[in-house]
Amino acid sequence: MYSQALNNAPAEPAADDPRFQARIDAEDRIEPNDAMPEAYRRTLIRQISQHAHSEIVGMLPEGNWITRAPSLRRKAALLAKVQDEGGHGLYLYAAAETLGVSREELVDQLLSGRAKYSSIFNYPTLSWADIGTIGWLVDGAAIMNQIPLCRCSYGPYARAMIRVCKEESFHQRQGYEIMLTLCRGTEEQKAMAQDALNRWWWPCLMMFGPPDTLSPHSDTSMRWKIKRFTNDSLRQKFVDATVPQGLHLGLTFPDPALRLDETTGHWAFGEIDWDEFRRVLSGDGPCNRERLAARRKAHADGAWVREAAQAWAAKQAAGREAA
Ligand code: FAQ
Repeated sequence: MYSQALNNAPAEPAADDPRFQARIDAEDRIEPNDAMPEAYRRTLIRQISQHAHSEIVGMLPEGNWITRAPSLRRKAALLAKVQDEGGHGLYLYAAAETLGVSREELVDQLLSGRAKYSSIFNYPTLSWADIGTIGWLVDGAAIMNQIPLCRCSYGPYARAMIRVCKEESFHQRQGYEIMLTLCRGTEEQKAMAQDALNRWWWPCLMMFGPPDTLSPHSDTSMRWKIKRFTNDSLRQKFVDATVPQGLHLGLTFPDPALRLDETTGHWAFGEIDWDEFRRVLSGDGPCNRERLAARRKAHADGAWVREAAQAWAAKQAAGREAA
């Protein structure tokens, strides 16, 4: 719908147009009707739509626990969180649409397996502690990556990120509070929390993307101020912020190489298994097939809602024309 509101776009600058780069360097916001290089537009559509898909697919691992939450309070909070993630997906699809691509096309890319979504959502949620861990670590990693996106050079994406980040911070706290409760509970509960941390830690580090040396898009996205920090620098910030939180819980991290480097003040960590990352991206993670099957079913089950909404909109438009 937003794409229809675009005016006739002005002549498109080349990818290396110095005037476009000067606007970026001056921290000017690029808006939907502004001239922009085709590669800038394509990069944004790719990143924003993958981000939107991640939010929508990201509802599934936690949605799995709504009926099994241990109390009414936990159920209400989890239900609200999962709904928030759905809302984030919708803001992001709307932001992508301002770049002239339709929502149908983007959803089709996801359902046909052509579009990526975050690797993290291809892992299973085996216990209630996984819900605490997702809030603490997955939302924690998402915030670390997304706070800088509030300053992204493309206006609609940056503005969507402001509200998303506020909600993600709340999610992170509810997750940490679940972990605190478990870690102050029985030995069995603490063991459940430790097991969840053991399984989620390394996949969370992979959320930040490939190492800088193997990231094909980082240089250009940094130059265009779509990304403000590289994958490795955000990963390091996340580790530095998160390790003290885990130690406060009385948990240990599944990484024998983890140690505080007194000279740099950073937590050094071990080698990430990039083969596992590549396997998950290629569709062969623990839950890839299940996640796509769930999204395809949800889309098919919702067909009547889309048809009814379109019929209603057509009726309204016909009424307006007749008046
Ligand atoms: N998983 O050159 P780069 C959330 C792909 S939201 C899958 O480094 P870029 C909220 C990448 O797309 C989580 N694919 O690429 C929540 C590219 O593929 P392509 C999602 C990945 O774009 C919480 C290729 O590898 N957040 O968690 C991953 O410069 C709880 C080369 O990589 C965002 O999307 C990965 N982990 O940097 C929801 C944030 N990493 O297109 C529910 C916005 C990389 O060439 C519950 N996105 N790839 O085929 C970004 O900041 C960036 O796109 C990066 C990747 C940092 C993810």
